[in-house]
Amino acid sequence: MVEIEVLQGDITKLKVDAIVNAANCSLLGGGGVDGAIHRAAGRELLMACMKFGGCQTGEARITPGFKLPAKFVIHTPGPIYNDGLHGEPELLRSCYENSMKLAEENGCETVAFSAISTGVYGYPKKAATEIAVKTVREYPTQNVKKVIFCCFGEDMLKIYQKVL
Ligand code: AR6
Repeated sequence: MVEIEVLQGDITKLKVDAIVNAANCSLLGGGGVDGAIHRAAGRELLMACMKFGGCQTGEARITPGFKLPAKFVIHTPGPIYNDGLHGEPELLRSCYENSMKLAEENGCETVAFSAISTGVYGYPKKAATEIAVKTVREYPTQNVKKVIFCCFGEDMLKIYQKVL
């Protein structure tokens, strides 16, 4: 089973093989963690993302990290939370699965996830955390040795610690 760690901080500072960005379907940047990642990685990241022509909710794409300490950025648009009855849990699960798949395929050993959909997209934090932890725990890994859940705020950190 993959080693799991939780920490509080800015994901753009992490020197890991891949960080996972809570993107939107355009993959062209935005606010929140997406904005922070694009600012820190530089304009080349935007250029690389433009080539994909967008990405559906629950899918994922990988780019180099450019100016980031991380080797790769995995971009995944999470679901916008409505009432939980519009496929949100399944889509959020897909985000984690497809991100793990890309990390595996690209030989990543360390992967740091942001808390996908829990900001602007309004996914209830505890429910999102349970999906994140369960999906990563259940994912069959070969290359990935360690997953870090990177929490921006203390409230999120506490939720992760409780769920873990
Ligand atoms: N490092 C780690 N986590 C962060 C950072 C950071 N530097 N900054 C924010 N977070 P959000 P979403 C946390 O809103 O809900 C964007 O505009 C934040 O506290 O970034 O998936 C995209 O372009 C929260 O827990 O992503 C999309 O349009 C988590 O990251 C939309 O927001 C996710 O919050 C996606 O919304």
